[in-house]
Amino acid sequence: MGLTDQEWQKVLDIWGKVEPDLPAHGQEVIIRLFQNHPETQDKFDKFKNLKSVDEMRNSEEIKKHGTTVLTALGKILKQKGNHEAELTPLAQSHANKHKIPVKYLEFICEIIVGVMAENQAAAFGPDSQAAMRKALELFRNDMASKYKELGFQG
Ligand code: ZNH
Repeated sequence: MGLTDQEWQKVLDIWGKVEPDLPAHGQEVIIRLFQNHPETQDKFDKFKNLKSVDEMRNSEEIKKHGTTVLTALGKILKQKGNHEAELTPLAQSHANKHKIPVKYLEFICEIIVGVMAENQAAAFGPDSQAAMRKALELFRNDMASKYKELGFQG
């Protein structure tokens, strides 16, 4: 379940390439999440009204939210698994307030890998992709355990 030092290195190397362009990546992730899994959009009071992809692309709020999500994820990845302090508040808000099932976390993680693969084709080879998937799986598993502790079925 854990990652080796080398795997974490790959995760942080590729994240370093994503970081300068976080808002563009974040925007794309959120739009694709809503496009591929429309039920996820209903979880957002503030985005429910956005109908077309064009409206989504023009929404500064979507870009802002995408940046918030990827910034938080980056902070978590940089803990290399020792992310208890970062994960606890996130699990609390996503279980108790936003009510986001683990399945939706799976959706977004897969989309994050997909968007990174498109935008960072040269740097994000099979080994990096495998390491990134492993890191995201660890994130999701730990979120799922926290959900359980909080009594959220997720
Ligand atoms: Zn989330 C919010 C992160 C996923 C939904 N988020 C949020 C925030 C953050 C995040 C940081 C802010 C703060 C709080 O807590 O509240 N997310 C995140 C991450 C992830 C996520 C990192 C993964 C990766 N989310 C998600 C999903 C969903 C969500 C998948 C659905 C589907 N979120 C959400 C909501 C909110 C949030 C609804 C609220 C928004 C507003 O502002 O209103």
